[in-house]
Amino acid sequence: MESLGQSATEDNVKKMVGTVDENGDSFIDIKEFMELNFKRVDAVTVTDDLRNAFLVYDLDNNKLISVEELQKIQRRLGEYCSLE
Ligand SMILES: [Ca+2]
Ligand SMILES: [Ca+2]
Repeated sequence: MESLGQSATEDNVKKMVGTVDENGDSFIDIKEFMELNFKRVDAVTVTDDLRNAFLVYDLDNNKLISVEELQKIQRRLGEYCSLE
């Protein structure tokens, strides 16, 4: 589980959550998630794709994405794409 890049990733993820976490609960809900992905798109235009993407991140299905969940996904994505 431990790796050299882990703390850097954690910092980035926390920063990312802090940026989009409008209500300050340290979780990303679907509305905040949409703003993260589609800053210029209205909430009305949320697509099934985006809902599905949210479900991928929300590992315990509590309708909130935690820093930990985001980290796990980022790490998983990192296996396919070394950039970002
Ligand atoms: Ca929030
Ligand atoms: Ca969750």
